[in-house]
Amino acid sequence: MKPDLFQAPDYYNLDELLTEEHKMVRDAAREWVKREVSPIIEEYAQKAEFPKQIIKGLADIGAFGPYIPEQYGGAGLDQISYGLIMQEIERGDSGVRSTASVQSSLVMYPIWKYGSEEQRVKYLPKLASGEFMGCFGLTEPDHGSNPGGMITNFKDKGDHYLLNGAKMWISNAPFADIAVVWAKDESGRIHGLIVERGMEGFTTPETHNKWSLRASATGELIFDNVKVPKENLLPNKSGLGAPLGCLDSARYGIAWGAIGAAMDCYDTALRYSKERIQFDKPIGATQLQQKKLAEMITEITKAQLLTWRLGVLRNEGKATTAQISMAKRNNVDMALTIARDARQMLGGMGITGEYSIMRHMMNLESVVTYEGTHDIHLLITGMDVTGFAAFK
Ligand code: TGC
Ligand code: FAD
Repeated sequence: MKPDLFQAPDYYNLDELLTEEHKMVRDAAREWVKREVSPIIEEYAQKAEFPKQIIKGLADIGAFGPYIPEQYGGAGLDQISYGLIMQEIERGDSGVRSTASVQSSLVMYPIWKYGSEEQRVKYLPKLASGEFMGCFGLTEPDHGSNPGGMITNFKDKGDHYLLNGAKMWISNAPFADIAVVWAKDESGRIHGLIVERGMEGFTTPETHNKWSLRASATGELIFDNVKVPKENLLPNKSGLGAPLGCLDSARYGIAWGAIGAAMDCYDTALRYSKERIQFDKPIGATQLQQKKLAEMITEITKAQLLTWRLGVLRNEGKATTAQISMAKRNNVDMALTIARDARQMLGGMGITGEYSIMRHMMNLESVVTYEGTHDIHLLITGMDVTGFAAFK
């Protein structure tokens, strides 16, 4: 793979909207990605393996629980710093950002927000340091966009719960030490349970043959009469709103992350357009290629503004689910379009692992589907502006 020469586009001087702390956090993550992710990620994606050796580095740059209070091992940062870390990691690879998103927003967040103090103290510091890795089990084979229909369930057996069911498409599952699993009680109410690797009847088979997110490990969670201690139930929130609340946090991080992937594709295509000579001139001197680049930088700049504003609203505790949906949907679609155009700008070279673009493009096909599909987010916006839910 080519050396990482990334230079971040900032067409509207948005750095002026960031604090010194934001820039410091972002620059540390950027430098770490250049040093530890870029040189190895193509090889790991090609062999469809998550590079476990980067876990410690992810923890060191604050990627595990950036906004979790320091008393629980988190970095105690604000929402814009969290977003900037996700942007930089996804600039390297969406699969690596997935691992960080799941750990932070889908495992640490529910334990922090819905867990008991004992659960926070027991799990959060180990998750922040990467000593424990976690996964989040919501999606089932027959319930993806409609998680409320889930059939995974648990029964009260007096001194423990008995958990049965299966989850599918679970990031980090093959190596996770713990899983935050969403299941229905006997009355049909959804609760979160912390299931630990090693509990009898709990297995995590890996999902193979993915053409996307190849450097991220994906698997199933199978529960065959798993005895879960009662103290592992998250006591402070139940109902579908509990897992959906975690998704708000993860989707927000993805909105930033997608900008990172888009910036990398744009920057690569811009550099290539100045170097690649056809018909005796750089392809960047042709109107058709300039149109692509001009549209890319316009869309990246719009996404940067949208997402920065969303970060301010998140910091003020005012961002709505629908506002987050709009940013996740817009930015991932923007990044996918840019990846496809950038891929074409590199001609045949664009399909090789010499450049990051094709990997970003394939990764983004998962990002546009997980955490709520492109169409589901459109329906969330539609519901918000009309008051009518068109899902059912
Ligand atoms: P609906 O009736 O609208 O809502 C049920 C209850 O939940 C409340 N609620 C929320 N609460 C907190 N935060 C949110 N974001 C919330 N959204 C809804 C709602 O108020 C209601 O509460 P109550 O008290 O009235 O019961 O639910 P619905 O069944 O009609 O479904 C709505 C829909 C389709 C929008 C939702 O289910 C949805 O978002 N579907 C998409 C599923 C999804 O995103 N799955 C993601 C799985 S995790 C994943 O993909 C990880 S990938 C990670 C990685 O690798 O990065
Ligand atoms: P479906 O829900 O079957 O949707 C199929 C199509 O129908 C989509 O285009 C959808 O938009 C459309 N559709 C569905 N309902 C409607 C409707 N009402 N109106 C119009 N169109 C509709 N899940 C987890 O719980 N944890 C994870 O860690 C996790 N990681 C993932 C990692 C990867 C690589 C992938 C690919 C997925 C992951 N997921 C995870 C699952 C992901 O969240 C689901 O794939 C996603 O929510 C969509 O569900 P589905 O695949 O079952 O598609």
